[in-house]
Amino acid sequence: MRRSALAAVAVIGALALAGCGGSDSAASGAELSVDAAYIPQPVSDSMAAGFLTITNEGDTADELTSVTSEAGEITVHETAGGTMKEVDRLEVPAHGQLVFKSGGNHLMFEKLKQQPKQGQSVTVALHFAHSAPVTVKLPVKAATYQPTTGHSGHSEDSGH
Ligand SMILES: [Cu+2]
Repeated sequence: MRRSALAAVAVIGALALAGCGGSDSAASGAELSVDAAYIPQPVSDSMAAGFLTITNEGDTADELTSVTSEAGEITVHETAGGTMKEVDRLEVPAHGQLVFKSGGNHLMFEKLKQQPKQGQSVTVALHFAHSAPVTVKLPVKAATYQPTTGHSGHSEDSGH
């Protein structure tokens, strides 16, 4: 008796969590910033992958719903079990990060009007379910470039 009542409460709780998005009363609860954005110089002249990190310092989760650019068409891909697939949206958790990195989530550029070359940059607009769009410049790096993670100015002056 008691046990089944508890189970029912747990199910209701789970449903309430899954049905988020109705919490617009706390408007602009997400505080988004973007860093570590780059494009490894692509081999192809019409396709490329892009990477970046979206940080949410707010109390409310948001969702990346689309990415647009004048440079070409962009879809959002995630990699699961070695295969990539297109996704409609990706969550940016409250007090968390949505990370795009080599071997994981990535922006897929297709039908590029011209091949991105090292030293250039490609501007994209990130669109979210709740927050205003964020414009990001992705510098084109060497094909083998690996970003350094963590905060800048962290380990520079350790000789003191
Ligand atoms: Cu892909």
